Order: sequence, then C-alpha cells, then structure tokens
Amino acid sequence: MSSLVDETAAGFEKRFSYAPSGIWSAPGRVNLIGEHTDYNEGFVLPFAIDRRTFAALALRDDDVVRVSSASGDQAVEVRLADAAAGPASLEGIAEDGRWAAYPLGVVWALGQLGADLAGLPGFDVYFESDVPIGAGLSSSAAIEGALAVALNEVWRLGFDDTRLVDVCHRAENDFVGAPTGILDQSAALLSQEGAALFLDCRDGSSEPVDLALQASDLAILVIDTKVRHEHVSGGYAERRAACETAARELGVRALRDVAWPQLLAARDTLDGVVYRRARHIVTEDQRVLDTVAALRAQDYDAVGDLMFASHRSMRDDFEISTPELDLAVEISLNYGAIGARMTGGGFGGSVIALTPVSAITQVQVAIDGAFAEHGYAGPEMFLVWPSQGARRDR
Ligand code: GAF
Repeated sequence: MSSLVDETAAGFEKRFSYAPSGIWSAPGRVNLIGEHTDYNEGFVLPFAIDRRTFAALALRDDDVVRVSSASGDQAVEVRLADAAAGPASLEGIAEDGRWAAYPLGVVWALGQLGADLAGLPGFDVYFESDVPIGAGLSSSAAIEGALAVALNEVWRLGFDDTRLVDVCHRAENDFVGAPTGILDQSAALLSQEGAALFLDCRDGSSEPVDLALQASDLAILVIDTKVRHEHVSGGYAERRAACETAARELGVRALRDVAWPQLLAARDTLDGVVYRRARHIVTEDQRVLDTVAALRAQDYDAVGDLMFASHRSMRDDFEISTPELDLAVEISLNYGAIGARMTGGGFGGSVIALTPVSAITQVQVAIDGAFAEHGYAGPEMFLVWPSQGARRDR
C-alpha cells in the first residue's frame, strides 16, 4: 500500500508532468479543551492528530503559481504578483476553485508579514489529505501550515514557526475572511508528538503537556457527526461579537482579564445572552488550566469531568452544540467514555471521547445505534493520536 506521501508525489507528477522538489505536511487537530477562548486572549489545549495534509511543491522559472489538489481536475492559476496583491486575485476563479483562497492567502500573508515577494519565482503545488473537511478538525489550517513551511524553505525566508502561525492566521482572517483566533494554526505548526499544546493566546507562548494515553490504556475517539459547519458566516462571528461586547461593558481588554467574582457581580448589568457567552469563556479558561494540572497529575477522571463540564457550557451557555453532537457525547459517556465534548468551532463537526481502549467498540456500536434510531446520518468514527506539527516529509 502506498503512503499518502507517495500518492501526493504521484498526484503532482500526473497533474504537472514533472516531479516535485519536496513534500511537506501539516496535521489536523482536535482541541482537548478551551473552545472560543483563543480570540478572547485566553488558553487552549489542542493536539495535532495523525491525519495530515501533504503539499508536493516545486519552484518554477517564471512568476506563475498553480495550485491543485486531489479533489479537483483543474489547477487554479494566478501570477505571483496578483496573489501578493490581495484577495482580488480570487475574482474570476470558478466556485470549485475557491478553496485556493487558503494557499493563495498564505502567499499574500507571507508578503504582509515581511517577505519580499517581488522577484521570487512562482511555484506549482499539489495537495492531498486525509483530514476530513468541515469536520471541525481544522482542515484549512492544515493546508495553510503545509504550504507555509514549504514556501518558507524553498523561498529561503527564514521565518520561525511562531511567525508562520501569524502568517497562516492572517491568511485565514484577512484573505479567506474567517474571523478565527490562533488555535488551529498554532496546533498545525507548533504541536509535538505525544503531547498536547498548552497555548496562551495573549502572548503566543506555548508548552507541550505530555499525553500518556496509550500507557494509561486510553484513547481519543473522534465522532464526526457529518453535520458540516462554516466559519466564514453566521454563528461564529456572532459569538465573537458577544464576547467583545461583554469585554467592553466589563471595562477590560478581553474576557481573559475577567475573574469569576467580577463576572458574577456584573450579572444584572449585562444582557442575559451576553452574560452567558461570557460565563462560558471565563469558566472555560479555568477549565483549561485545571485540565493541564490534571494531565500533569495523570488524573484522567478529572480530565474527563472537565471535558464534560466544557461540553455543557458550550451547549447551554455558548449555544454552539447541535442535537447530533449532544447525542454523541451522551452515548459516549453512557457506554464507557470517561469524558466527551464537542471540539472546534461548533455548529456541527466532531465530538472527542476520552475512552478506555477496552470500551471503544461498545461506544462505537452504541453511537451507530443511537444515530440510526434518531434518523441522523451515520457518523464516522476513528481514533486519533497526538502527532507532530508541520514538517518536511521528503
Ligand atoms: C475554530 C476557529 F478557527 C478557532 O480559532 C477557535 O476559535 C475554535 O473554532 C473554537 O475554539 O476552530
């Protein structure tokens, strides 16, 4: 069986009729805990998963950029100078090529963050991935991260990983137009194998926290509900706006700066919905800190309790869960998981369940049965292991 690295190389050759000069990749992620805290300058605890997006790339001797993937027949073609000029380069690209906003956004953002793109050669790139799209596992940051490390190397830009996080975040926010925080791009670029990434989203500092799952006979089961989410629109931006309103009315720079007693004291002065949004953020930041402490003590029961408390907060206060996600959490816990919560931005996507290895099959069977009973589409379930961030593979 050929690996995805081989398939990506072969796909490039088939598409462009010559061999790539290298293959780079970046992982998808799950967020163990700390949801919507990133743009509130708080704490998050994601880990990179063992599903990756691979980018086969070669420089050209002209200024053309061709961007292509295994899921389309056609390459999107632009001039490097046009991509560098901004999102207007997307005009005229057909609907099925719109995903190219992610890679072209990285090119643009490299320029915005200091790379002198004038005079650099164009490139051909071909993407192949086993990160499910729209499952809340950060497939877009995986595309951005893989291309960012590739271009950083072949264009000899010398950006460090934290600067590449900024590049990918800028691409997502200002080129693609999704008002996200830095969680996904940080996980894709900074994660280390076998560990979660404890990230302070205010100053960007991070440290690995060992995840000794296998040694404790535990695994993380992903349950992709197949309900698709979309961050460019709707609820995500609304939640972000409510958090900003709360911070403004509480007189702080960001909800990170609010302690629980202060929020409680302001309960009657805030709009009810705004108060509940803020309560999720303030309590979620504390849950991240508590989870880091519990992981360091290898107290997985406490980790499980914190995961479920986080899910309840997202369901009831932040209101970003769905009936499918709630069902997956409930059934996981009833059939042996020690913790479960939705992961990612919400409004669809996936649940993660911290599950003893011996209970995985019974959890999966019970979830399949419950989803069928409710008339929901069959979910996709798989285990994930904490993996390495973006890298060169060949
Ligand atoms: C999405 C966003 F991209 C992240 O920045 C983060 O806000 C997350 O939703 C929620 O925690 O993945």
